[in-house]
Amino acid sequence: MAKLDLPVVWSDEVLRHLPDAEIWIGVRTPGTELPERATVLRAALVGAGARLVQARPLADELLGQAHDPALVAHLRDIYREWVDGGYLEYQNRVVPYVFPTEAMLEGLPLRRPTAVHARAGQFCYDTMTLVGPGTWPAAQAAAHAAATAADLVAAGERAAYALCRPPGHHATRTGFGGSCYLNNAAVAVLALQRAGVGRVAVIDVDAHHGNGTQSIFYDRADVLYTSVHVDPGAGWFPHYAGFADETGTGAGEGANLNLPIAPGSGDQPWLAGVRRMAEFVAGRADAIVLSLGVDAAADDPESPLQVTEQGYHDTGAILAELGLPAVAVHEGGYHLPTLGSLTVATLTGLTH
Ligand code: SP5
Ligand code: ZN
Repeated sequence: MAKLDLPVVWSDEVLRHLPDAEIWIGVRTPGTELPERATVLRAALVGAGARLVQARPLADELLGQAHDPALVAHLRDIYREWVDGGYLEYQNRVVPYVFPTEAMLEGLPLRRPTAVHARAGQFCYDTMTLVGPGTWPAAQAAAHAAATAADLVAAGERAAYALCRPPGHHATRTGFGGSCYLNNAAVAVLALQRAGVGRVAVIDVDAHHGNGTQSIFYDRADVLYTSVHVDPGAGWFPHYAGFADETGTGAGEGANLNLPIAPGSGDQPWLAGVRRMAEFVAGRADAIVLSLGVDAAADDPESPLQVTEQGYHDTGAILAELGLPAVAVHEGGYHLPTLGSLTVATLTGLTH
């Protein structure tokens, strides 16, 4: 196969997040978003000929644009507060138990709870996205990688890939969940725009809907968001977002396109969705950010889609026809034996 001529932005820090567990319907199950994902990806990409570039700390000011600064401070501080509060006796990770939902507050102001165990849920919207000692440095490094890849593209690379871990597309302006803490794709968008790129389209090919990215840009006309994903209405995460009638709001009306597909779907419905996303973006963007999850693949344990390696290659090739500079940001994909080849296939399609 032809050499993959592409910068891969990497930081050793991404390995420091060890999820340990996911609490699913009250059951402590092993975490699936493991550091081995990153080492497997790195080995596959280097094996395919890509060059490694170190992530630079370019994202910190952008984090405050993508997110409520209080969320960023929470992610930075909460594990230390958990330790200092003596909670390690109960749980080796920060695990929330009460969530200040709209249903609880019903218009009351959101206060910062006194108890650390209550604070644990202030910005977190599920029980599967635990915070440990290395979570903040890894999440920060992933955001730095996304910004570095965006800067490489703004400086003239046709494409760059950020090997982000933990992933980001489920992180909203004020909330984290779905194994995501900071929204790396949003950081890439903002970094491109800081470098002078006007209109950016986020194309999300993770198996799940990127509710965080959608919501961060929902009212913006200059940032398109489009996603093909397993239908949340058929019972799949993120359950509350990702429906076809979510089309944007205010100035952003018409700048959001969701393409939910049925569980069990393979290459044909998937690639039809990818073509529709490309048509949606054509003529309306100056660069793309590809939220690249490979968990729609048949072997993946986290989704019921049945996309093949050829399907992922064709996904990249269809998007390449847009002729736009592309920043690829890694999202999901949990089947370690195939994660690398699926990602190489997509990026090969995108760059040849
Ligand atoms: C970035 C990304 O792909 N996030 C996906 C998160 C989906 N998590 C939903 C979990 C649903 C329950 N799965 C059971 C596995 C137990 N370990
Ligand atoms: Zn996913």
